[in-house]
Amino acid sequence: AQSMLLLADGLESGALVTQFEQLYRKKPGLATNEAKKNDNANKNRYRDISPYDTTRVILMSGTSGDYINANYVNMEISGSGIINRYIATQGPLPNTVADFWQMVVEAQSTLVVMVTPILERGRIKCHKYWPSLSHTMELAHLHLTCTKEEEEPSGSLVFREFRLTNLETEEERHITHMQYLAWPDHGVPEDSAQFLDFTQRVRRARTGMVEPTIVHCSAGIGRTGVLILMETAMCLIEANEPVYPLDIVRTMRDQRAMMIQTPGQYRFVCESVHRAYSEGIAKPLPEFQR
Ligand code: PTR
Ligand code: PTR
Repeated sequence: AQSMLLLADGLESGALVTQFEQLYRKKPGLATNEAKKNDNANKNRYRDISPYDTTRVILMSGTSGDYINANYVNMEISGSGIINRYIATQGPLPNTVADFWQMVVEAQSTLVVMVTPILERGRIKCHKYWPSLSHTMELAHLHLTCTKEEEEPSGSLVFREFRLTNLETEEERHITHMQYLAWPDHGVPEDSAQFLDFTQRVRRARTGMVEPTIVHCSAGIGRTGVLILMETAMCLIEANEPVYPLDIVRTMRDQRAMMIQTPGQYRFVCESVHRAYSEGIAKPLPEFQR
C-alpha cells in the first residue's frame, strides 16, 4: 500500500518518468560480442538491438552456430519464493524461424506470447513464423501444425495452439500462442483495461509452469518489457510485496538491454499497475496476508 502511494505521487509529479529517463539503457560493462560477429549479423532484426553475451540463449543445435537474438530474463517475486522465467526475443526473421522453434524445444517452453502484429503501417514487424490453421510447417526435423486459432471479437487478441513434432526423437509437444494485436511499436496499448486482461490471461496460462515463457515483439525490448513488468508487478501485489517499478526495469535491463523503450510506455505501465491495485484486479492473496 505504501509503495502504491509512492507510485501515485511519482506519476502525479512526473518524478517517476524522470527517474526512468535517467536509468541506464544497457548495463555498463556487459558485452554483446556474439551479436556483432559477422556470421550472426543477418540473424539480428535491428542492428542496434543485441543480446548480452552473459544472459543470451545459447542454442545446442542451431541451424548455423549457437546464436539467436534472445535473452533469459528471470524475475524473482520477493517474499513468495516464485521466480518467473522468460525468454525475451526479437520477432523471428525468415532465416531465424528454424532457430526460434529449436529454442522453444530446447527451453521446453509451452507458451509463446507475441505482442506485435505482423504488419504495421505497411512495414513487416515480424515474419509469420507459424503455419495457418490446419497447415503444417516443416523445419528440418521439426514439424509444426496449427491445431486451433481463435480471434477475440474485439479483434485485438488471437489464441492459437500448435503441435510440434520432433521427428528425430518422436517427441510431441503442445504449444499455446497468445498474440496481442492492438499495440504499435514505440507506443502503448490502445486500451489499458484490455491490456490488463491480456496480462491476466498470460498469467493464467503460465500457472504452475517452470519452463520459460517466450515473449517477443519486433525488437523484443519495448512491448516485451512492458508485458514482463506488468506481470511482475501483479505477482508482487499478490504476494503482498511492495512494487518499485524502476527497480523492476533495472532488473530487466540487467538481463536484456533497453527493456521498456519509451517514457510513454513506462508511464502507461505504471498507471496500469496502479489501476490493477486500486481496482482490485490484482490483490494480496490470502496466503500472503499478514
Ligand atoms: N517451407 C515453407 C516455407 O518456408 O515457405 C514452410 C511453411 C509452411 C511456411 C506453411 C508457412 C506456412 O504457412 P501457411 O499455412 O500460411 O502457408
Ligand atoms: N532500431 C529500431 C528502432 O529504434 O526503431 C529498433 C526497435 C524497433 C526498437 C522496435 C524497439 C522496437 O519496439 P519493440 O521492442 O516494442 O518491438
